[in-house]
Amino acid sequence: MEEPGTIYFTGTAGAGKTTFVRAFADWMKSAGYETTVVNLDPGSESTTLDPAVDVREWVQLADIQDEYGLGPNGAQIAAADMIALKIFDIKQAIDELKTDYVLVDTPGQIELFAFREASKAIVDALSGDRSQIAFLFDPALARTAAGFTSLLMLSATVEFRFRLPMLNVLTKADVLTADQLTELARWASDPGELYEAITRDSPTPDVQLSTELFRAIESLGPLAGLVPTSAKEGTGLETFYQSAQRVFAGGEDLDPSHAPSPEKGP
Ligand SMILES: Nc1nc2c(ncn2[C@@H]2O[C@H](COP(=O)(O)OP(=O)(O)O)[C@@H](O)[C@H]2O)c(=O)[nH]1
Ligand SMILES: [Mg+2]
Repeated sequence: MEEPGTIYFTGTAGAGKTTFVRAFADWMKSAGYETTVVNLDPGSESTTLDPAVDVREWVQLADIQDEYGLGPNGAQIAAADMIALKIFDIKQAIDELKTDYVLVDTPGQIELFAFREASKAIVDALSGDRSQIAFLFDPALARTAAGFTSLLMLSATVEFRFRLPMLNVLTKADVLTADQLTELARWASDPGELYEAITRDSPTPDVQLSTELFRAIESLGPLAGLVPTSAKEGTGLETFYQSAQRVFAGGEDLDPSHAPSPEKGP
C-alpha cells in the first residue's frame, strides 16, 4: 500500500484547527476517502474532534500538571517531550488503521508546537514522504495588512522549522464580506498589494522595516493563493482537498535529508 498522505494543521490559538479537521474529515468521508483523525494536543478539551488516535491515551496534560506542579504552558512543554518518547506507539496506532489520509490536529497555541525541538522529532517520526502542513489564517488576525503580514511570517517560520510543504488556508470565510475576501486574495497573490496596504494603514511607517519586511515576503515567493474555507458552512473543503492533492502529487520536499540518495556509480 502506498504511504498515507499526512496533513498537519497548524495556526494561532482559535484559528479553527480543530473545527476544520473535523469538518474536513467529514467531507472526505462523504467524498469516499478514508481518513484517520489524530489529536496531538494533550490538553485538548474538544468534544467535536472525535479522533481515532488520541495522544491523550498516552499523555494527559492534567496528569502532568498535578504530578509535576506545572501550569498549563509548562505542562505542554513537558508533554511534548513525553509524546516524543511515545511516538512509535502512536505511529503504530495510526498505521494499523491503514487509511489513505491522516489528518493531525496540533496543540492550540502554535508556539508550543512549532517552536519546540520535540515537535520536530514527533513530526519527523510520524511523517512519511507524503506529508504537508496546512497553516490556518484566522480572519480575526488576517483582516488587517499588519496581521496578515504577521501570519505570513509565522507560516514561513513553521515551514523553516519543519521543512515540509506548506498550504495556507483562510478559515471562517463566512465571517468576512465578499470585499474583504477579495482583498485578502489580492494580498495573498501579490506582495506589492500587501506592501501598499501596510504603508496605507500606518501613516508614519517605519520605512526601513516595512521595506525589509516586503523584501522578505517577496522572497517567500507566491503563496499559491490562500484557500478560503468555512468549516461552519462546509465551503472550500473540496478546493482545499485539491490543493493538498497537488502538493502530495508534486510538492517539493524541502528537507535535504529526505532527498533520494544519489545513484551509486558502477
Ligand atoms: N464562524 C465560524 N466560526 C468558526 C469556524 N471554524 C471555527 N470557528 C470557531 O472558532 C473558534 C475556535 O475554533 P477551534 O477549532 O477550537 O480553533 P483551534 O484553537 O485552532 O483548534 C470556535 O469558537 C469555533 O466555533 C468557521 O468556519 N466559521
Ligand atoms: Mg484546537
